[in-house]
Amino acid sequence: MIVDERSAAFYALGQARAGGGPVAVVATSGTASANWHPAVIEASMDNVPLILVSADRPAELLQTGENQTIDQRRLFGTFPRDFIELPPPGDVLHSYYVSVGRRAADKSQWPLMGPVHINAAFREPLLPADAGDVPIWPQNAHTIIARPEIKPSAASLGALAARISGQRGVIVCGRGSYPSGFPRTVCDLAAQLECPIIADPLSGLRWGRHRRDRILTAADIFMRRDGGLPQPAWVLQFGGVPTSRTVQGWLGRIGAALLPVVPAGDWPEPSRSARAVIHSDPLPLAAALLDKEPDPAPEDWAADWQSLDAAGRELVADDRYRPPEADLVQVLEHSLPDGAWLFVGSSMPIRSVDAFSRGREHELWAIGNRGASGIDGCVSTVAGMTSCRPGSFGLVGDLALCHDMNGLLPGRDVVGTLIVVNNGGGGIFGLLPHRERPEFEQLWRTPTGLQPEKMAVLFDLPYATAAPDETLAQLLTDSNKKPGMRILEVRVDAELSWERHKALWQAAANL
Ligand SMILES: Cc1ncc(C[n+]2csc(CCOP(=O)(O)OP(=O)(O)O)c2C)c(N)n1
Repeated sequence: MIVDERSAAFYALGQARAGGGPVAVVATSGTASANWHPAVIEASMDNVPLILVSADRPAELLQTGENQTIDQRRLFGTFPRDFIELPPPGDVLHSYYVSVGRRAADKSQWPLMGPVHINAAFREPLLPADAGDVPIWPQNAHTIIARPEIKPSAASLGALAARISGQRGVIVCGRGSYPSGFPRTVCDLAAQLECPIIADPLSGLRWGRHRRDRILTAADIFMRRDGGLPQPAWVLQFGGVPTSRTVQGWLGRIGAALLPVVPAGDWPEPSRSARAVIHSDPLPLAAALLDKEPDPAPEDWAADWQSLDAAGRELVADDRYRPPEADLVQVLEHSLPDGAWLFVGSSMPIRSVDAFSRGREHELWAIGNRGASGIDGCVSTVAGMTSCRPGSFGLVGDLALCHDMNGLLPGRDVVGTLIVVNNGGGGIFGLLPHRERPEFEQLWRTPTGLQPEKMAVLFDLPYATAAPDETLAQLLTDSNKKPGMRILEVRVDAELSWERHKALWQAAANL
């Protein structure tokens, strides 16, 4: 039971992200279910299976001025994968309920995962029926989903292998819920092709026991160089659009060499430069290309990229160019336990993890709400994720915390840690030209002045604050022992952050 329906839907989203299967949410009629809308959009944009069951009034009460009665048909527009209307109990056969349940489970997972809306009408007295009147859910009611693998035909696979074999190429892995074998296979493919992999923090490639020697983590930095970059003959892009705007800008300049791999849905390619997409699931494509044993790129190709990446990393290691967020990300990367789950919020948190995390052998499962990149449901998503994966962590900005403070309510029942980066409002805008505008503080940075410590008191949650150093490392190591999402506030000086980012980007331009 979560009283704020907006929070409940994001909680379910967090559960579905962490658990992998569809999660059902139920709410009463009227504006209650309208509060699900932002989570429904996120689930739709990022293919997360949710089943949203809204209670409604029967047809005879619609458009009559009846209390708490609105038009709920297709309430979420084009975002759900399916919309199902359920007449009041008694008006339809019991077997219809069962078939609707199966259909909803199926449609939330195939052909493209996402939300399904069931609008269920009820007549008064709106009380549970007697046990005898309730349809018995059959034991074998669950849907067995045989999801076919999408892979290219032998002919198109042969043509693709011939196109990339022996050529200078780059693999880009954007965010995605890839199957478990993907990181190892794509890294083996990169080794075979002797090409670099630009790995988004939400790709799952940066952390884990697969070979990571081809993975570049400083692309957001070195790609800012004025001197240009080595020109690839092909770029295979798996998953969603990369977080880094710098990487996105580079992809936009690649032109016809860009080959996005997408099983179904939208083209993940805002630059509009790709001429076609490869319709395939990522793992079978990577495995099939590996099987073809394509020739490696000419000598020095991979080494050139590795040196650029090393140069980017060295800049960040230099105190003159090191933003405070880099210290924070490094502490997290070194302190979170093996196999930890980490939700990363928009906008500075995900950008900082992208720019400053370097990877590690221990597993770290990073997720984020990057389908629509809202800051509205981050805390609830963390609570939901943590209910599935006890001992999880969230990393969010202070505005994201304020926006979704109600997420702290279900946070009382989970064992997890919420790291709040408090830079006094929307820190991201302080790194943009907007900072020069006279209305910057009021309309862009929008500081709230709210104190996370007082929120912790209100919601009866444990709280601590630390600088991004050994104290924070110790707090993280000691975290997640007792129920109640612990708030760890890390204060970041927004002006220092801006000065260091500016110096870093200038130094990167001169690389
Ligand atoms: C619901 C919603 N409202 C507004 C925005 C626009 N927006 C993007 S980033 C951002 C600032 C986020 O501030 P904070 O959570 O403190 O993180 P920071 O970037 O400062 O680290 C805003 C308002 C959004 N993404 N989602």
